[in-house]
Amino acid sequence: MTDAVLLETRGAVRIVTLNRPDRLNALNADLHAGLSAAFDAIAADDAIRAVLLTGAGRGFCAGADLGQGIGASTDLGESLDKQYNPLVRKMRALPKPIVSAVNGVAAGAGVNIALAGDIIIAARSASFTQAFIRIGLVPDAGGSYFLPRLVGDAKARALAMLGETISAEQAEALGMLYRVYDDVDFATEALTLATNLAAKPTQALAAIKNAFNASSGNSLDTQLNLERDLQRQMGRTPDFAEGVKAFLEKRPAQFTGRAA
Ligand code: T3D
Repeated sequence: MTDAVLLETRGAVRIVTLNRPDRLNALNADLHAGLSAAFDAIAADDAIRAVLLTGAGRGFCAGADLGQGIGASTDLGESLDKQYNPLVRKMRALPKPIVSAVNGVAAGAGVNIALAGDIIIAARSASFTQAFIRIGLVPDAGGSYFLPRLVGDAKARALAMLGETISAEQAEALGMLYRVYDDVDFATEALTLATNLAAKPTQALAAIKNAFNASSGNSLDTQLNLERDLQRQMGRTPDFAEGVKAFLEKRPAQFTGRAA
């Protein structure tokens, strides 16, 4: 593990910080390896019930590191196969919520990795650009999947084809984000949000991820069946029993996140 990714645990929250601030946290091999290991460790650790993904310095992530010899002789498909696609799949499959806290500029794959999280928030000074077109590439890291689903086809095509930079407030208005916070409050609000998620019924959060991940490819019938199956599983969790008991006893529920 290198220091390209910083890990910190606060209660049941694992804070994962992209840490190449002098390159605006552009993604190189070390950073990819650090993220991959971080998400594997989070998946295996029952004590971690939510993730906060953010960047060190003034950037969230400037996408692929363009300063490391990347060029016409590089097989970009291979790096997607080996690095970006496994990362996006890991984030989407993680049975725990990920808060993408976009603290500053996000460009290229840096935007789309944020969008692979579950709840995306941004500091008011953050900005977003599907920068790929500026260098003759197409959106990757799930951008051509997430973006049209979040903002609609018309806006997504324009963002991808024009490569313009939009502000956090514009991104929120387009539906790319859940919420924008003032810079001064951002770190605190992001941790509060992740801490709130970490106290919720983790199995149900994982099931929500599962349902929403499947939703865009499913018919209504298939989705109704998936909801039935997931609800059946949730009905057997200790957190469901606790939630109902706490409701009837008129007290706050104490969820453990355990499967059984
Ligand atoms: O195989 C594969 O990996 C394919 C995958 C591709 C996925 C992609 O993400 S492609 C898109 C790659 N990203 C970009 O094209 C964005 C490039 N960066 C920018 O356009 C700008 O830096 C930003 C809009 C992000 C921010 O602009 P600004 O003015 O706020 O900052 P800056 O001065 O441009 O950047 C600050 C430093 O970070 C600067 O270094 P210096 O001059 O201080 O030594 C700059 O070179 C460096 N930096 C920024 N982005 C990258 C980077 N260094 C390497 N790679 C970067 N992507």
